Amino acid sequence: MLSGLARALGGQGGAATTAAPQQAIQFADNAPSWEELQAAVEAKQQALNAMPAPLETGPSNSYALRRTFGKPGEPKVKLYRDHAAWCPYCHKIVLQLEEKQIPYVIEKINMRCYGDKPPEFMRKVPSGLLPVLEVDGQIITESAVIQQVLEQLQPEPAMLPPSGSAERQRAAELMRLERQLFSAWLQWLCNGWGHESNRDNFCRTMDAVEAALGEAEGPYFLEDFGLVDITFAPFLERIVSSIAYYKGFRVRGEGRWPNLERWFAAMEARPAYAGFKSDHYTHVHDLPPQLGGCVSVPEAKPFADAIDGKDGKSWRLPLEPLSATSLEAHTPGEQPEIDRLQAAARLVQNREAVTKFCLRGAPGGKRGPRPVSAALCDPTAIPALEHWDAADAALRHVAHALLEGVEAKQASPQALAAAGSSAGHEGATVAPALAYLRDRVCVPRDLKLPAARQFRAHLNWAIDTLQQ
Ligand SMILES: N[C@@H](CCC(=O)N[C@@H](CS)C(=O)NCC(=O)O)C(=O)O
Repeated sequence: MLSGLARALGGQGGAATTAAPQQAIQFADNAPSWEELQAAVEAKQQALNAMPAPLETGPSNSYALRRTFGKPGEPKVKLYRDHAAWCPYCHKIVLQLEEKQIPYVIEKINMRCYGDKPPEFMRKVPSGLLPVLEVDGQIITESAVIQQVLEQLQPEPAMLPPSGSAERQRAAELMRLERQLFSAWLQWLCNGWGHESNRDNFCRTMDAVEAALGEAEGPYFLEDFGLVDITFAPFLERIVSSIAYYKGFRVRGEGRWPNLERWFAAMEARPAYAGFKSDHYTHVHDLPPQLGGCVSVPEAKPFADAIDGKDGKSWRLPLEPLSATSLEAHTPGEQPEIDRLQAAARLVQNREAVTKFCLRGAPGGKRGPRPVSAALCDPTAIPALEHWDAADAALRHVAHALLEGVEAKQASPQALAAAGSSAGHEGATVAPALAYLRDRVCVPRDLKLPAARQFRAHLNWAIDTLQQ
């Protein structure tokens, strides 16, 4: 498996802040070994009945490269989707494949904003645009066309009402409304002019979406869940994140559009949507390189600080639980011990790649020879490998803290100690490397949101402890 927090966390660039420690602090290499940590992960998975589900047949997840849903035979469908799981059009197709349980294999391709595309892919798809579907050697592009092809390939469960029905006509109208919302959103998000009129136009379009949702009996756009919901989902998710961050305006959590709240709650209860749901931080930093920039207003600053973890609490322990009304609305709830375990398991599993990755942020780490425009990614950045042992020791402390909880860890003989406690590794080297990693954790590429929150907060705990 492509080691998630690694190739995935490909990054360098400007988004992130790096901590600047005041002095060189020594810390002791007294955390458990990776082998001990691996054994602790397995024991805890057993004890909490939280064994990882199989990627190929278990719940929807962004790590699998092949999904069979337990059906026999070789999948006929291949999906080329973007590596970082940022592309909203790929998101639509993944949701449809997962909802219909069509077996498929996945090839992850870079977006231009963070890397090159393989020549074989460019030969097949000269435009380079994602998503792309390959069925029996035939290449299909354009997400709306791919949606239709998938409906024909496997009609059940149907994601559209029958052709010629009034419901089908309604579906077509709703698809047009989705494009209208898309335009109103971008007009506000990406422009410095006309803030108020663009906001009013966006709100009017959202009112139309709210009214459309009110016409169906259930929570979805039509009586049954289907392609209309799938088509709205990637954009509504990105709207909620970006409009809070750049415009200081909350779409969710304030009761302004209750049908929309109900729709999100119903979507989040669906395993396919939940498996690919992103978070505010990822979206607000993945959109600008795709869109060519987003424009902030001053009143958005408190929202931006909370989303970037710069408000002194959103990325710090103890974490406030997420709910349907938090800024980062999250309806399934969290299970902190299991969330921490998931973050620890992934760190332990991908330890080599994560260590190498975070050393891009250590003194001596360099931008790649061909810098990219996506702040969260830079597959060509050069790590400062000379600090390997220090980063390895610090990451073992972080994994140990995730497994034990910081109170128990700090009460143990394997506490992470600060300030000249022993002649060990330099905290001054490691703190910026941990900060670099913290600022490039993407959801769902690397971890699901509850585990990502724990990971970011435990990295901050280690940074703070090293700098005390
Ligand atoms: N109309 C196309 C739009 C696809 C599209 O714009 N894809 C973007 C990613 S969101 C892309 O592949 N851009 C090239 C790149 O960034 O490498 C569709 O619906 O499939």
